[in-house]
Amino acid sequence: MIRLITSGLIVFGVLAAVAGLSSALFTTNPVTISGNTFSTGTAGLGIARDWDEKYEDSIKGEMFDDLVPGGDPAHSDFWLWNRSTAPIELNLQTELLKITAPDDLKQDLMIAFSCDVGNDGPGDRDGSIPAMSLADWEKKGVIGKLGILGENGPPDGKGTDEARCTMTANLDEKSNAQGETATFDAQFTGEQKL
Ligand SMILES: [Ca+2]
Ligand SMILES: [Ca+2]
Repeated sequence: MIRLITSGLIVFGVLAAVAGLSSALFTTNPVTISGNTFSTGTAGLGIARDWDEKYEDSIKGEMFDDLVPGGDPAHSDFWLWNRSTAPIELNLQTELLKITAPDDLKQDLMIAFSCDVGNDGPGDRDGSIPAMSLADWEKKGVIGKLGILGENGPPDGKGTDEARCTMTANLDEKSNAQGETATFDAQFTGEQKL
């Protein structure tokens, strides 16, 4: 039996503004997300921008305003922590919510995630989700394989209870999108590992 743990889930808003080569002017503000927390039990996830900051239910997103077709990807780092008081391990998964973008940008803006559990480099518990377009994220819903957090421990930036994660955004090299804006939230959940 799988027990879904959706407490302490997390949101992290991102704006990906796409710049043309010659001009870039964006007025959109970063999205702040809150109030999307569901609590179903004793377990939970915390999220923080860095491990020495306080883990929260949600953190403010970032805005990227310099993506160009085929250009350097943008990165956003954050940490996830198993703050469950029960001695359980969590399968990490994520879903992009509230996606807004013009159709062409939805097809062309690629989003990937990776998590290094323990902040110690590659290992059995680490996970990643390869780059997918916003359109595919929208279609697929919740996606797992982001890693496995060990039982709760102190939020000290060490141990399998914490993961250092990165979101990567890049614009397909064939994209014609210019001066468009995409927004979305990333919501992380932990599913009890049995
Ligand atoms: Ca690792
Ligand atoms: Ca720890």
